[in-house]
Amino acid sequence: MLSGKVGKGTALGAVVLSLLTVPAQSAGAAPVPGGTTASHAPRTPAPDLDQVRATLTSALANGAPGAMARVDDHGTVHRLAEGVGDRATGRAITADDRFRVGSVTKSFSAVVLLQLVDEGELDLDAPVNTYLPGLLDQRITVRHLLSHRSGLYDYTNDMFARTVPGFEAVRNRVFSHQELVDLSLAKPLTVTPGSAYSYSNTNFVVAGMLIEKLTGNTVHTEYRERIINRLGLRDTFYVHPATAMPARHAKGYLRPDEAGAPLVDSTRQTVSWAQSAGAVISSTRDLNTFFSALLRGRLTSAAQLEQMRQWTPVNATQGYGLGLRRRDLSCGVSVYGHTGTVQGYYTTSFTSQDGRRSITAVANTSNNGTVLNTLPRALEAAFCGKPAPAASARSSAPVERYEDIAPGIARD
Ligand code: REY
Repeated sequence: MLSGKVGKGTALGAVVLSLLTVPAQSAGAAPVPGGTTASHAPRTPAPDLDQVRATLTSALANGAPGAMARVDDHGTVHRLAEGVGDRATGRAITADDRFRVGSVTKSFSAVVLLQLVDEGELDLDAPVNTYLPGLLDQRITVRHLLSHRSGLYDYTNDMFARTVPGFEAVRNRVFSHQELVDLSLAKPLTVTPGSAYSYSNTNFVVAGMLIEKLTGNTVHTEYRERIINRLGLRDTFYVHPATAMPARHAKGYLRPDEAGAPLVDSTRQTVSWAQSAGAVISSTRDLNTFFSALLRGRLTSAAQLEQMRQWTPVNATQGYGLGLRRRDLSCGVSVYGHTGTVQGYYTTSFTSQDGRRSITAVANTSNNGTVLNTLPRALEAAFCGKPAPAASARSSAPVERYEDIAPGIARD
């Protein structure tokens, strides 16, 4: 069986903790006055849009009905789309279609909490029980939640052990936060709190509980007031527990575990099993705007952005901050954002350190490991540009920064 989960697995659970701050690296180099493409810093390779498109067609070849991407590069927009957004009508997917972002929601929840830190309402290093008395193991701090170091068991492992029956069992269910936390607390901690990265949706369900406890409002209200309205995100919604998607959306198609079984239209669901860990609906434009604004310091103080960028190692080329992923690309550039999986949708959304170049790539299928592993190739294409020519052909060519940082690493 293919696992469609992002960032999970025993190998990741054993990563030894050491917090690192990665040196400043950027696809966009110095801030660009006026923000036009003409002002590109000289060492920034142009996005390889042919290769971004090849990533989308590869997703289709491996079973996705449709795939889309949007690159925002210093004010220039590139929209790419392949395949269909609705298999019943044959409607072509577009890069403006809304979709379920899955765990990209975690970045929204982290931003709300870091704003509350800025407002003096929350201490990252306080035990969660300070705010939610008696809820968790006393050792678990807010920072542990947001960096996936609490050790709280991920209840979705059991919920979706059988993909389609698991999904159908929760498609229309409405869970309270406490019910989801109780599913987790029925199992022992996976790691000692604070000791290692161990990805778990439970962490961001508790983040939602914190948001609601500290503000007295629903996470919906807080996303809207603090992020959606502030950035003018016209395609971003939190409709839990409603099941319908707002107009102009791509339908999502879940792949069953059984080989050859037809895709399941999974568009309509409450996503109550994820809520503040995964229930946001958005678009490529809005996610690019969101991560760009975040990295440019428009959503939190510089001090809290710095906290978000304290990295727990995930593997050799990835770190997890506070609700934020870092990926180190083959050309030596690091990019910042999040990935998301929800039934019928895979999302990859990242921006450069200066927030001037962003890409969101989406496929409208899930439980398909090949498609999942294909999408990150769009990051290489968007931020590293065209692969270096063969050594013999470039002997007289000037050496580009992206070639000499990692000359031996193949870019597939
Ligand atoms: C849950 C399983 C994915 C999805 C998940 N998503 O935890 C959160 C995230 C919000 O981290 C499902 N896979 C699929 C299975 C595997 O059911 N048996 O691929 O749609 O993004």
